[in-house]
Amino acid sequence: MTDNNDRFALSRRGLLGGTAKAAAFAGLGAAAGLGVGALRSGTATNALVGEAKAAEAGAKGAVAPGDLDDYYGFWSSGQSGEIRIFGVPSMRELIRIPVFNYCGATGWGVTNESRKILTEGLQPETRKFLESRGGIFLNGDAHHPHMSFTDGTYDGRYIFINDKANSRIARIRCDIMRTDRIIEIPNACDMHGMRPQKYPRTGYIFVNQEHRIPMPNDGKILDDATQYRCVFTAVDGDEMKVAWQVLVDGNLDNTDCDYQGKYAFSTCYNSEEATDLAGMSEREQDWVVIFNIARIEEAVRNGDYQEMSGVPVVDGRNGSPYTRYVPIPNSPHGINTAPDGNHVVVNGKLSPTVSVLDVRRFDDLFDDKIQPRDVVVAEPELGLGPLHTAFDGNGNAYTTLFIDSQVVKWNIEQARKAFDGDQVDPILQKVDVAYQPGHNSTVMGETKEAESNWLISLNKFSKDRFLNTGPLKPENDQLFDISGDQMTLVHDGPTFAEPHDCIIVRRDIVNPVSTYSRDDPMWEEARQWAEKDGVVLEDGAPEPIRDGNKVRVYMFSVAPTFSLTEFTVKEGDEVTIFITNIDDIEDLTHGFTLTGYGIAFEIGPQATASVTFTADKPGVHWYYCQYFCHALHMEMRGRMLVEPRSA
Ligand code: CUK
Ligand code: CUA
Repeated sequence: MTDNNDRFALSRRGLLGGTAKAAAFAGLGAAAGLGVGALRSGTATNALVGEAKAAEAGAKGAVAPGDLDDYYGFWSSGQSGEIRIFGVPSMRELIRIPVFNYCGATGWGVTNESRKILTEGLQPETRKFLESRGGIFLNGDAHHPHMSFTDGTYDGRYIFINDKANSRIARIRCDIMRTDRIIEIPNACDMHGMRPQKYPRTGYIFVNQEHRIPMPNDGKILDDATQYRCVFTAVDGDEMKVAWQVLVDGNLDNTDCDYQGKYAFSTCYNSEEATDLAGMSEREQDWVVIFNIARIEEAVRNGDYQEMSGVPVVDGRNGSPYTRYVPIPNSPHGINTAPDGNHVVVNGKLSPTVSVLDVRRFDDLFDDKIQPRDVVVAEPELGLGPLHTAFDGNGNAYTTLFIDSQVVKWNIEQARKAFDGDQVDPILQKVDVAYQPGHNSTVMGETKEAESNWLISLNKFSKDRFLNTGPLKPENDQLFDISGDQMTLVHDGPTFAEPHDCIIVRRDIVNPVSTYSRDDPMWEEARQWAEKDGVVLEDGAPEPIRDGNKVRVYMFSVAPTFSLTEFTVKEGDEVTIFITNIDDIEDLTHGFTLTGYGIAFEIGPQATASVTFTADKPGVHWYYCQYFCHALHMEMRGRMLVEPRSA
């Protein structure tokens, strides 16, 4: 504790010294609640400006009741562990997709189908760890949602997202908007930055380990930080299996890749490889690490790797042929490839600059014809705390300034000219946001089909923008109209803890179904059990099927009834209930809630869902449908009779 206080005091003294780095540092401290007074006074006037602009903008961005939005927004939810779908520009939250979290509304984490997805991709030691803890993690920290790509743009197949808390990657099927695979990344921890390969297709999912740990992390090495390791991972997005890993220096933060299919690149801070705050921010420069995909694949083919947990780990530390380390000031955070396919913007975080790299110089860099810093073609100074950058379709970039509570619009070509010595100012406009923005996002802005109409700024603090909700306030997502010369605020949208990032996708790309297909692989195990028991899932079975102390109950649902309104089991039986919703009408979801047993889940139209539990409470237990489905919905119920074990 004393240690931490000393460290903070250090940075305070640094602030008095007046360096940009120290100022940035103190600002970050303030955001963490260590200097709220300064934060408040710094942003009070910003709020007023924002409100005036909103009033000016009038109804722009409004979508009338019954009208549909032009775009789907896929929002991460940070520590809530799910994905949320928004309509853009209305900013209406449409639905939530459970991913890493437990969800009482859908039964994610309760049904056999979801538990299979939540457990099958875990490492064996993690599965063992969870045995006495209910078998699954109940939380996740989901930061970066990205859609799968084909030929440089979204293809509507999948959304991928990371879990920083429990080191996982998930894949969501866009046809049914449900997670279908989750894997835990071995040899690493705390997966943070994540991006799908853009070209020729996804392909790989690139993902960064953030915190350094011993490898293997089995307790043999504890406090000797010189032996901690960090890896960059490429996951095969079709198989959802780790393809290869690359050992790096420093610790990785965010990642992106090119439009040519040749390079991925990650911001890398803590080049000091320290374990404390003062140590981690000591140097004035950290890095962007560039990964040469073809060379790494070749190394794997030629056996130039060490195998760990069944994964080839290539040594890509500074000086290796597989990577290049480009010095970047200071503790860079976000990294974003522009839709022009040539420029990569690296956001300085503790430096007021962003560094622009030109991917057309990377071949020469790997052939040692140029020096690492020669790939930097612009480095405009934008303001304090640049975290992330989004792009429109006109060559402009929009960078969030966390400490200044602003979004700055600037032009990439102008920044290059200024870097070459021309007297031009690349900054086109700064607009105040409320408050402290992290990621921002434009429509299709991370694809080659970027549009120039909407910008969303995901702000970490809402403070006074909404009715007071007690000590925990919502975050604030602000929507800007960027179709004209000036960015104009049109909407504040409160969100619950805590969207880090979002993507905005043209609606013609996203075409989910309204009813499940009966041959969906999601309930393959149910299908196999039914076959073994000689039952057709859609027909159910008139009686529970007993198999020792295991009992399988098959029923179907059709509004407003379950095919079984009563069944009997014995105390101590292991009961599996399979329910098939044979209604095939759009929006006709049924539910199954078993009272007193902590069991509730949805069954979508034409879906099968199942649950397994031990009937260890004798007595009468009602089950009922909890999705309001019919005028006689309240009557849609039945009784499970549990006979007590004979004394
Ligand atoms: S990170 Cu949260 S604001 Cu996880 Cu992309 Cu930058
Ligand atoms: Cu079925 Cu309510």
